[in-house]
Amino acid sequence: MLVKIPQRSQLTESDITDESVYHDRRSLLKNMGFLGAGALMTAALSKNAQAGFFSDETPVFKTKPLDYKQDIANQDLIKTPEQKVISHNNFYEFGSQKEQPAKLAQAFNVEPWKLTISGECDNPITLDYDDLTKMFPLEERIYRLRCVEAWSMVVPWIGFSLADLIKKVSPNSRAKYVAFETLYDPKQMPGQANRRLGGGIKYPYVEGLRMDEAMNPLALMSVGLYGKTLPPQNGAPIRLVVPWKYGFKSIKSIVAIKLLEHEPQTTWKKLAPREYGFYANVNPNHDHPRWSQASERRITSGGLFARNRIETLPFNGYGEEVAHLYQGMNLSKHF
Ligand SMILES: Nc1nc2c(c(=O)[nH]1)N[C@H]1C(S)=C(S)[C@@H](COP(=O)(O)O)O[C@H]1N2
Ligand SMILES: [Mo]
Repeated sequence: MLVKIPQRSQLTESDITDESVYHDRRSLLKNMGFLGAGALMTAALSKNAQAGFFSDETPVFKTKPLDYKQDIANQDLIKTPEQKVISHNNFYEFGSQKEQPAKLAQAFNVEPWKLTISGECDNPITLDYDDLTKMFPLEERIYRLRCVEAWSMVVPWIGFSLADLIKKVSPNSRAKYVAFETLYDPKQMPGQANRRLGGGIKYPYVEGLRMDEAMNPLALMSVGLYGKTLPPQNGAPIRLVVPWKYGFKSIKSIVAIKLLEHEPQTTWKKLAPREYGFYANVNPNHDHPRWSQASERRITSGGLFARNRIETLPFNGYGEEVAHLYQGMNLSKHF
């Protein structure tokens, strides 16, 4: 039997409409035939009031407080509220709908965890769960996160530079690229066990960076957000954050990092190479084949019908730090 699988290469309109309109439409479809604006408002408000959406039987993942140095320089960025950061997610291993990971990942087991860093280097290492938060001093990084679907957030991540981790393994002269791999565990990740739930992706999810991109000080290995360890829906226990690239580069729940001589395969490029490239730098001048990238919907604490549509910035506003990496490259060809 041929099953029609929804995937981002066939994005539904809901993925790029205003979040509140989308949720309202969903509850509308689910619960009732027709609702006036007043009743809609009440339904949405009472839904938000149920702390975290979980029913009594759902296990709730426990995060732990972290010690870290504050990001003084970026305190004036208006942060996306924590409740939105942890309930509006893309993590297809736990379902391809935005609200699914927060629900389906709560029983996720992060201990024991092993992260191996190997490949073209002199000192391959394996880190276990405790190493992730103890190997390096932790710092807060308040970054903009711009999804290729044209929504964005501002998130106070906590972590350490990817560069520091790479230096630990002493890369050799053949190390030109860095490949990343997410945990493969269909028993824990329902989207890996069910093609429809997992959006048609072939798992494990894989990503990659060029070595000079990986060594840029902005590239962060994140182990937490909003002062605590990461919740599973945001990529516990450790994920990458590359703020000048579309969100899909920021791979979650990483178990392997490999230094390579050649450009590695990456999940979204494999799935739809016309639509998603290896570089995936945020670029308002290069539209996605099916929608504009010139603007984005910033997810804020704004009211129920807030639009918060803002202009998208080249390199997501981090051009000063990273534009030099792409000198002489045609960014429309290497999108
Ligand atoms: N393993 C894995 N990593 C992933 C994804 C995913 O589906 N699987 N989604 C990516 C996408 S498309 C985005 S926008 C960000 C979202 O991160 P957030 O949910 O913490 O905001 O995670 C990225 N990392
Ligand atoms: Mo994304």
